[in-house]
Amino acid sequence: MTTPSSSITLNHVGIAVEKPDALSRLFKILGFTKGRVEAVEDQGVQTHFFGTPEIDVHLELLEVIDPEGTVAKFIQKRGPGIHHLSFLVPTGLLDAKCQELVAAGYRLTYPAPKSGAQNMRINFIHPATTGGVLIELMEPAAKT
Ligand code: CMX
Repeated sequence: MTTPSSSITLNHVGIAVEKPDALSRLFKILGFTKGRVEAVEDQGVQTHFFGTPEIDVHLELLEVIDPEGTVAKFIQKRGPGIHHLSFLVPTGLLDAKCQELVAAGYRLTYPAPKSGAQNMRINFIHPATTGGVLIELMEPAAKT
C-alpha cells in the first residue's frame, strides 16, 4: 500500500464519514478496490482504505468508533467530508522534518510522533497554521 521513495509523497486523503457504505459503493463504481480495514483505537476511528493499481494515492474513510474522539468532534462541528491529507515521509526523516516545521512556525498536534494505522509513526500539522488543511506526516515504523 506504500511505495518506498526517497522523497516525501502524497499517500492518502482522509475522509470523515458517519457510515462508510455510501462512499464505499461510489469508490467501487469508480474502479477502486477495498483494501485494509483497521481500527486505530488511539485515534478513535476504524480506517477503510481504497486504491487502484494505477494510482499511488489512496482514499481512507475514517469511521468513528470513539464518540469523544477528534473525528467525531470534526463531524459534529463541520459535518462529514475531507478531513486530512497524508504525506509519506521516508524512514528516518520524520523527526528531523517535524523539528524543521516547528522551527518554521508550524504547530504540530503531538510533541512526538504516535503509532498510527499501517504500522506508521504519525504526527499532524495543525490546520490553524496551514490555511485550514489538517496535514498528516507518516513514517514507516522501524521493524522490531
Ligand atoms: N481540517 C480542517 N480544520 C479542522 C480540522 C480538520 N481536520 N479539525 C479541526 N479543524 C478546525 C476546527 O474546526 C477549528 O476551527 P475554528 O477555529 O474555525 O472553529 C480549528 O481547527 C481548531 O480546532 P480546535 O478546537 O483547536 O481543535 P480540535 O479540538 O478541533 O482539534 C486537531 C483539531 C487538529 C488538533 C485535532 O483534530 C487533532 O489532534 N488531529 C490529529 C489527529 C487526527 O485527526 N486523527 C484522525 C485521523 C487518524 C488516522 O488517519 O489514522
